[in-house]
Order: sequence, then C-alpha cells, then structure tokens
Amino acid sequence: NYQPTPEDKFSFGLWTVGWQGRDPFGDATRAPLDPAESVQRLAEAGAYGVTFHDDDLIPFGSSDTEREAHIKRFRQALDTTGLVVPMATTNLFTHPVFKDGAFTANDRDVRRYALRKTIRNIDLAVELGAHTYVAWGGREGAESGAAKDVRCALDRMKEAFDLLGEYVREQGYDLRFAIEPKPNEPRGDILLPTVGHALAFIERLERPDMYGVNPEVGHEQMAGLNFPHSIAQALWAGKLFHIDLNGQTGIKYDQDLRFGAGDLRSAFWLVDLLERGGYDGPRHFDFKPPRTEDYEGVWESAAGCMRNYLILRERSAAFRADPEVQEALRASRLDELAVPTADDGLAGLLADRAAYEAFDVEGAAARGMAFERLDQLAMDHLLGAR
Ligand code: GLT
Ligand code: MN
Ligand code: MN
Ligand code: MN
Repeated sequence: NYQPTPEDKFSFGLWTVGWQGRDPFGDATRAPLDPAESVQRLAEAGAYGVTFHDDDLIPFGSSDTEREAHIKRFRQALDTTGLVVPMATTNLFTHPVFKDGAFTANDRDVRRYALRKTIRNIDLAVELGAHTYVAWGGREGAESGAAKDVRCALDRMKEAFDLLGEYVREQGYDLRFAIEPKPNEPRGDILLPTVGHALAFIERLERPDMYGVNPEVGHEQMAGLNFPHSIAQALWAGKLFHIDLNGQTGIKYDQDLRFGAGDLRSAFWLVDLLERGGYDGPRHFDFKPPRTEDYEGVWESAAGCMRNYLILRERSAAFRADPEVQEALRASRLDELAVPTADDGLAGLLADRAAYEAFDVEGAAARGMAFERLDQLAMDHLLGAR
C-alpha cells in the first residue's frame, strides 16, 4: 500500500496546488484556493508539511491588519491539522518592480527593497517554525549582453546573502538558506544556473556553513544535466539542505510535472540516492498541476507525487535487496570504486611496478564492465518485472 504518512516527510508549496493555471498564453483556468483549505487537503492526503512565499499567504499590498488576519487563519489551519512549516521563501519575481531582478537589479533602491521584503518574511518563517529559507533568483539575470555586468551582479548577490546571513545570526535564528538554481525562464539567462554554479558561489560567502542548495528536478534537466549526479555532488559537499521534486521531459520550458512523470528512470535513481544517501530533510514537491485540470485533478496530481515517490522507494529497496543485483554490482566492480586509489601513498604508488611498468594495459582494456546486465536488472525492478 502506497498511503503516505507524516513519517514520509512529504511537503508541498502553497503555490503548487494553488497554481491557477495562468501561463504566458492563457488566463487562469482555476479559481483561487484558500491557503487554509490547501493545508486541510494536504494533511488529509498524508503530507506532513506546507511551505509558502510571503505573497502566497499574504497577498501583495495587504495592510498590516489584513496581514495579521491571514497569518492567524493559516496558523489555525496548521494547529488543527498538525501540519508543519519546514521551509519558506520570498516572492521576488511576480511584481513588476522585480522585472530586472531583486538582489541583482541594476536599480539600488529595488535591491534594498528586495532585502527588506526578504527579511520581513524571514521573521515570519521563523515564527512559524521553519528551519530552511529558500532563495530562488528567478529574475536575477538578463536577456542581452550589456544589460548585466555579471561580475558586479555576483558582488551584489554575495552582498545580499551575506547581509541575510548576518541578520539571521544577529537574531539568533536557527535557520539555513537553500539557494535554488535554474538556467533560464523567466529570464533569458539566470545567474547561478546549475547546482554546480551555486555550490561554487556559496564558498565565496562570509559564512558558507549557513548556505546550501535547493535543487529542482526539472531545472537541472532543462539544461540537459543528470539530476541524480547533481544531487550526489550536493550530498558529497554536505549542501543538500532541501529539494524540489517534480517531473520534466528533457530540454524545454519548465514543465513542473508531478513527481514521477517525465524522466521516470532518473526519478528512480534519484529516490534510490535520497533513500541511501543520508538525506533526511523534507521530500518537497514543487509541481504545477496542468491547467487542463479542475480541483479534482489538482488533488489527484498531488496524491500522485507522493504515490510515485513511495512506489519508487519500494522499487529501489527491492533492487538493492536482490542477491542477483548485489552480484551484478560486484561484477561491475562498484566495491572496487569504494577503495582508495593509493592508500599506500604517493611513494607507494611511484614504487609499485605493477601500477605501470608491469601493468597489463591490454588485459585491463579488454575487461567488460557488465553495466548492461546491471542496468537491465534495475529496469526489471523499476517496471515491476522482478
Ligand atoms: C516558482 C519557481 C520555483 C521555486 C519557487 C520558490 S517559486 O514557482 O518556479 O521553482 O522553487 O521561489
Ligand atoms: Mn522550485
Ligand atoms: Mn520548475
Ligand atoms: Mn516552478
């Protein structure tokens, strides 16, 4: 049975099930969804958490009293359902003021406003119990060459994250930042386009420990990259602070399909990695139920995200437990990859005639790697044929 429970740590953004289906070519196909209802429905479906942008919860331009009323209603829904808020984030992309970016807008007043908007929502995030703060710089980028001095923009990006880190430190908050890369859309080219770019950027910050990444399946795949490989490197660096699960079919616009749709084999290897790789954070879905769906379809789509994760988790466990798979892994020498190349040190390596002078190059070149058998076993498990 693939019934999700809070122990599975599934969470959803308010903006996902609440997406009204507006796209660049068409109007909304669904009525607005009350955040309190989303909380209720997500809890009934077996999720444990809900996440939000400031503007998902408190419509942009609300007065202070309206703001308090929205927060109160949301809090009540959390209290009655037991849903938690593991993460929150800032909308720095919808309002026209952010058309040239937020932390890296050419206009200094816009950059200062973006920081204040973020800080205001950090306070709320912490009040609601969040420990992760996501930063997706969707508008940080350009459509043309001279429009953005990228080296200056990276200075401003660093300045922004350092200031936010300083604020969190000063307040004594238990909160870490997770930077979400994306290569393009809505800007022609976005800064920090991939997980690798973000990891390199983080090391230039004043307090690198406070920052990690929030990779999204479709965003790496839009750049033709192998998502499980990106996740493996983030885990290896100790930087997988959060994750956005969804589906994508190759290099095209950001589809945000439900998790499991799109590249299913990649989804299988992703779940296999997350479940074995020591990631214990939320399994967060950032998808958009297609605009063809009414609300019945929206809740089907949300349930499908969790169901597919659970099916893949079971398939991956079966794959790992299969004695034939274990034998195939040995035949492909995965155990040997785990052995250091020169635990005898540089001197040992240089003195070892078997490593070079007496090495049977042709013999080694002739060895098959047996990867096809291994991969077919994975395919059989994924398809439920074993
Ligand atoms: C927006 C974007 C997502 C980000 C969200 C966080 S909002 O929908 O497309 O990938 O994760 O700001
Ligand atoms: Mn995302
Ligand atoms: Mn996306
Ligand atoms: Mn998205």
